[in-house]
Amino acid sequence: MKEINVAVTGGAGQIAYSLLPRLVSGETFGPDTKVNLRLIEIPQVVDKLQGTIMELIDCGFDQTGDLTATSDIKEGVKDADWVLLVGSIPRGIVIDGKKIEERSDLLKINGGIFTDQGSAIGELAKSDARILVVGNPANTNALIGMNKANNPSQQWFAMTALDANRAKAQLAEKANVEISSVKNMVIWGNHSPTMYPDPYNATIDGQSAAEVINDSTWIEDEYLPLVQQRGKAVIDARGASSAASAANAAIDTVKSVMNPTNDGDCFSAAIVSDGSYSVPEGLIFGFPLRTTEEGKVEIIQGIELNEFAQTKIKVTTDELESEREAVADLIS
Ligand code: NAX
Repeated sequence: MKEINVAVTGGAGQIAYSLLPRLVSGETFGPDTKVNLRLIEIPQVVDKLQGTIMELIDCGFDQTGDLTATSDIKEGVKDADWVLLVGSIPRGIVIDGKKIEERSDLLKINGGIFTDQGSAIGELAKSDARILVVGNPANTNALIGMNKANNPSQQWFAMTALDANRAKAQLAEKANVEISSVKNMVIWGNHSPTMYPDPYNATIDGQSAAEVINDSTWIEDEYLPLVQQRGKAVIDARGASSAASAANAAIDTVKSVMNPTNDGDCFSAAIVSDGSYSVPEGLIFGFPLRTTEEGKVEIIQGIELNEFAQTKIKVTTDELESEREAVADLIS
């Protein structure tokens, strides 16, 4: 079997609990690849990972390689092929007696984490490592990590696949079709309520989803908030944030990056902007992506954006620019 090294931060968290078995089962990296998994946690909870490791062993997958736990990011990411940065400090946590509610505080606190993680990845992970940031605020955490890594042969992604899957589900339900008929779902911009899940370029059996649904009031007034606020709806109902669906989306992203994209389809993730679609260079921005036969991930060009789309994309671009300003001292 081939071997691959995969590092996961936030290994004791909720998303990781759903994610880890699927990383070492052969499902994500294929039946012929053994997965060495490095679980990374903060020192206070790193010991709990021994229980997770026992469970992974007890799953009994042939594809499970070495399983290790550490609180040392350098040890965790050394020679990693993939790094899944799931861990971050959640909104609402109390630090030094202060409840962290403001997005700007959250950006700064997580920024500190992602500077160290980025530096370690740039220095020690493989030169062709792929890094997927799940921990929020995902785009700007990825921006900080990528800048600190300063290793252009590695590729950074922030996860928007959960938003894409949510958007597809809403369109399929409205159009009363199987979810597999919905393709080409692009999440433009930030993984935040300003994201733009594009219903005009998404297709249902090859036709524009918005045209198939043919209800502009629903598309513009109901569908967008449904997708944008889905995470909150899950929290309200479940009393905890999305975990199984987030883990599933992380796996979808890894598979999308590692396998050629079918003609007429795309996948959603945020990557560094090269100025495509007039998005300011350097922002980590949700684009329509495809993986070529040679394994290169590229931004699909030439997608038409109507006035509605342009207005929405401006809002999410402005938000990402203001996030970049808020962490300017961490990326200079
Ligand atoms: P949990 O709070 O259950 O787990 C997070 C884990 O990360 C904790 O065990 C914590 O100890 C660990 N951690 C914190 N700082 C760390 C560090 N410096 N190094 C290593 N580990 C560290 O959260 P969970 O539900 O698993 O969610 C994880 C993150 O995903 C959150 O930031 C959440 O907001 C984000 N999400 C992102 C989504 C996306 O689509 N991009 C969707 C789902 C999710 O909300």
